[in-house]
Amino acid sequence: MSNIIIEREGAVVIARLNRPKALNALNTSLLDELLEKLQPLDNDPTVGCFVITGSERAFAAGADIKEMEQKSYLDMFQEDFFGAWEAFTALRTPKIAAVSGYALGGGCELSMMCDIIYASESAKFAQPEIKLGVIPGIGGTQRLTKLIGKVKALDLILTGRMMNAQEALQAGLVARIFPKEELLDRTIEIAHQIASYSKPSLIAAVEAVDRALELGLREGLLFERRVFHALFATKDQKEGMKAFIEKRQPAFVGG
Ligand code: DAK
Repeated sequence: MSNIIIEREGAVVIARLNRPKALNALNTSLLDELLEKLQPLDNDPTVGCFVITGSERAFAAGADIKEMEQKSYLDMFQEDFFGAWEAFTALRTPKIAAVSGYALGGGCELSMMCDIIYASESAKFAQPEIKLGVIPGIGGTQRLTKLIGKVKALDLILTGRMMNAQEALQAGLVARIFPKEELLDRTIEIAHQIASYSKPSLIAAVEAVDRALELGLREGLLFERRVFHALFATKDQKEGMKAFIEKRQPAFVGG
């Protein structure tokens, strides 16, 4: 059985995690399959947005504890266990996480590797690794802290408690909440809107916003300005501005 089910709706690609018996726990073969399926689509100019989702019960209940349990330090180090998640974050097509149910440990971290998180009312986020004698390892101590601040991040990481969708919305982790039966449709609708824009400008927008978390203000502003300048090399900039002046919808070509 496939760990990842891919569906395509025009310019939107939906990747559904599919290990229902293990609540979509993330193991190496799931990660390999996710990358194998999304990487070729990332370079496809006709693909404008990825939606990553799970089931109603679980987005993902974390890294697969059964796969990790017996590993030694040397195994982890030599395999660079889970280092390949870097390749997921490096996908340049905008990624939206549509989260219902459990997003725990690596599942919460996977949602934060996406560019936007939408949640259903049933979503539950946690970094429960402390209960297993470890700490978050694929971004929980870093991305969560940058997104919701040190005090709240440590409240979650040191207790391992679950945070519901409303709290996640207030904390700034989640962008919007939808009823659970509408979550995927509403997310896909937004993904279509995003995918209708110029892909170079989408990539540039994500890269520039990501810099805000990494650079000082001066360097970030300079990066933003230079990328803004660079977009004047695209046909889409000419088309977007011309279409505005001519009071019509732009027809972007992705270049
Ligand atoms: N791994 C493996 N199996 C899991 C799992 C997980 N994370 N979560 C659930 N399952 C499996 C259960 O073992 C059970 O399998 P069977 O017993 O039926 O074979 C099945 O899914 C259904 O789970 P439950 O029977 O427990 O269902 P409940 O409704 O009672 O409870 C639950 C649902 C989500 C509250 C509970 O399953 C739970 O607490 N799950 C574990 C949550 C957790 O601790 N997640 C964090 C995992 S640690 C690394 C970077 C990062 C990481 C690792 C390495 N490196 C860079 C090296 C990340 C670490 C983590 O994410």
